[in-house]
Amino acid sequence: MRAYVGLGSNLGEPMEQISSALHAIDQLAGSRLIASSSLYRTPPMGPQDQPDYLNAAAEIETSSEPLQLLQQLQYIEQQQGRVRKRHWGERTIDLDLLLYGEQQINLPTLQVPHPGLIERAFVLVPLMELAGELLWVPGQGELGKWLVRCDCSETIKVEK
Ligand code: ROI
Repeated sequence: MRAYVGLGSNLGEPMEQISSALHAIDQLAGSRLIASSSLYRTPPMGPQDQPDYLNAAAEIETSSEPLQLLQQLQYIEQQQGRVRKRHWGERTIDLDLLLYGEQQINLPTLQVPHPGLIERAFVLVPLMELAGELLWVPGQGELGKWLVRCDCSETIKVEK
C-alpha cells in the first residue's frame, strides 16, 4: 500500500531529527521509503512562544496494516527521545500517518486521512510536492483544491 507520513520537529536539531526519522522509516520491517519532500520552515501552529518548525513529508510503500504502521511510527518517535512539553507545544519529532492508500479510518487512536491534513500549510505543501495536486484525499477530494484555499506564504522551502 502507498502511504504518506508527515514529519515535524522544532527541538533538538530539527534537521537531524527529520533525517534520522526518514532513515528509520526506510528501515522499518515491511516498509520502504519511496521519496521524501524538501524541508520547510514553518511558523508554529499553537503557542507562538516556541521555535519555528521544520516540516517534511514522506511517501512509503508498506505492507504493514495502518495500526501496525502507527505503532512503528510511534516507536521511532520514542527512539528519538520524543519530548512533548505541553499541548500543541514544541517537540523533538512528530510523525503523523497522513494517508493510507484511499482508506478512511476512524478509530479512537487513528484517523486517516489525518484530520489536519487539508487545512495545515505545513502538511499540504510538502505532501503536494511529493504527490501533486491530483492526489485524492478520501472524503475531501483532490489535494490541489485545498492548497489554493490555504495560506502558504510562510511555508518556506529550506533544502532540496
Ligand atoms: N506547527 C507547525 N508549524 N508544524 C508542526 O509540525 C506542528 N505540529 C504540531 C503543532 C503543535 C500543532 N504545531 C505545529 O503538532
